[in-house]
Amino acid sequence: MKKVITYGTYDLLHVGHINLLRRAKELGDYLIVGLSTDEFNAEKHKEAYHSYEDRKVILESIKYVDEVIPENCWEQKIDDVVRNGADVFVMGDDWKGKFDFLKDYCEVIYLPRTVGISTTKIKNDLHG
Ligand code: C2G
Repeated sequence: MKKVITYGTYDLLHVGHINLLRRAKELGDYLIVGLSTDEFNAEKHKEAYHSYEDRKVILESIKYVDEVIPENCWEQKIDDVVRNGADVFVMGDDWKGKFDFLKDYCEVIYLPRTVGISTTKIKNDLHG
C-alpha cells in the first residue's frame, strides 16, 4: 500500500484544499493529513476560525482523506514519515523547496496551488 502524507491548517475548507487532497490521494492508496493544532497555528502566526477538533471532523469526512494526525511542531515530519511508512510527502508549491530534507526518507512532491482562493481571501472578502 502506497502511503501519502501532507500537512496543513485546513481552516474554512475551500476548493484549493480539496484540489490538493484529491491530487495527493491520486499519488497513492492511503492519505494521511498532519493537521495543525491550534497551538502550532499560533507558532505559524495563524489563527484558525474552526477549532482543531472541528477541522479534524471536517477533514475526516473528505473521501480522499484516510487518516488525520496532529501537527504539533515543525520538527515532527521525519518521524511521522518513518513511523507511518509514508512513501510520498506532498505540499502545495508555496512550500517548494522547504521540505527537501525529507527526500532522504520519501518522495517529495510540490503541487501547483489552486489560483484565486485562500482562507485569507475568504476572510478579507467577508469583512467587506
Ligand atoms: N493550498 C493549495 N491551493 C490554495 C490554498 C492552499 O494548493 N489555493 C494547499 C497548500 O499549499 C497546502 C494545503 O493546501 O499544501 C493546506 O493549506 P493551509 O491550510 O494553508 O496549510 P499551511 O498553513 O500552508 O500549513 O507544515 C506545513 C504547514 O502545516 C502547512
